[in-house]
Amino acid sequence: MTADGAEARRAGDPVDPEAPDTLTGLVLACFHDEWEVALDGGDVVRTSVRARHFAGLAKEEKLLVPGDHVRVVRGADAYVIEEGLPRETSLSRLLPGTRRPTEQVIIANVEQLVAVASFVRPSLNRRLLDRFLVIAEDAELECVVVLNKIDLVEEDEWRRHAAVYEGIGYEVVPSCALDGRGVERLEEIIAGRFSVFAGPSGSGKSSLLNVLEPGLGIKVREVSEKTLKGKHTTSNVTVFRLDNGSLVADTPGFRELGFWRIGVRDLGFLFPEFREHLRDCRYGGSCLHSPEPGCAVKEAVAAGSIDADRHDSYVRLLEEIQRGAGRPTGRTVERPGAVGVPMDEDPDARG
Ligand SMILES: Nc1nc2c(ncn2[C@@H]2O[C@H](COP(=O)(O)OP(=O)(O)OP(=O)(O)O)[C@@H](O)[C@H]2O)c(=O)[nH]1
Ligand SMILES: [Mg+2]
Ligand SMILES: [Zn+2]
Repeated sequence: MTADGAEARRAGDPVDPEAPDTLTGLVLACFHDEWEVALDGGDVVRTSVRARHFAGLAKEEKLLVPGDHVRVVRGADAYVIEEGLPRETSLSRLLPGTRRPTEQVIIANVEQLVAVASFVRPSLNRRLLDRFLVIAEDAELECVVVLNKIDLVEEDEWRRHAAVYEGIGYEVVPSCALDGRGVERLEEIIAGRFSVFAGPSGSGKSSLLNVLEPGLGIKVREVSEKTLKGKHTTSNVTVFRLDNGSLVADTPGFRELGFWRIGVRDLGFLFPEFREHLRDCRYGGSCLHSPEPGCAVKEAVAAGSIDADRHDSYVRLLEEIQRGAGRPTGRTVERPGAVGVPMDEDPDARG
């Protein structure tokens, strides 16, 4: 198996006899027991991992993910990863389907989340968009909102949603992968940086990347006529280095995106428009800005300076964290827990 579009970009395999013995590189994609690594010299090689790398490490520490920097040695006839280097950032979710809550790092070292949403096919899911933004805020990433498929919706409609996120301070890029609207701005936003494209299956993440760099040739597929949802065409997180030097990661439309170690008291801070009100709240640090009357956040919602739908997302995410109480400890509270919600069965999904 090869990463989507990786075929054309792989070079230098088998081993280049001129290469120095120890190199550093960037993990582009991970397969069952192979890692695709872009060596700093530019070649892209398939590697294995030295068994010694695993010795004495906790299970989570053993995992190398796309975006990880690694030290690679050139063996007699293969490249081997000696060790993973420390991460600057990690975008994580709760690993689905395990009994013991476990972190899954989706991608390492990205600077920016490009959250891609569409209006129809699949329909706009503001709850899910807000969930992505919260996770990225928690990872201290820059966030950009891409509202794709504007060709399929009235202008009033997309402008209404764009205004909400612009009001918060996020840049919003209305786009259409078919006619190229928004792509020029997107290219500026990702220039010279490492960004991850994330959002529901079928929203157009891979399509937009293909327009940004036609040579990528990432596989895309029409959404299902029956369900109007995406078909989970992209199945692996893959990093691409664009001709202009930007790094971008394409991701699958994750079916579940549970919080990893986000506690009830963290959540308000991860909604940037809440922050200025948090100090004014008469309940101080004990307020959860949900049922309490006289809460400064709720007053801002009533006054229209915080979008009611965003507050609704907050309340639902808060309840989700609370339902997970008794699960493992988070950062700032005793038992915040973390639970996953199947994305395709998200009861909050707007039809
Ligand atoms: N009308 C319209 N269709 C689009 C647009 N962008 C993408 N599409 C179509 O939407 C479908 C899904 O696009 P993909 O790029 O595969 O979506 P994805 O987000 O990568 O989906 P996964 O890989 O499954 O997560 C394809 O049929 C695209 O041609 C757009 O701006 N307008
Ligand atoms: Mg895709
Ligand atoms: Zn409050």
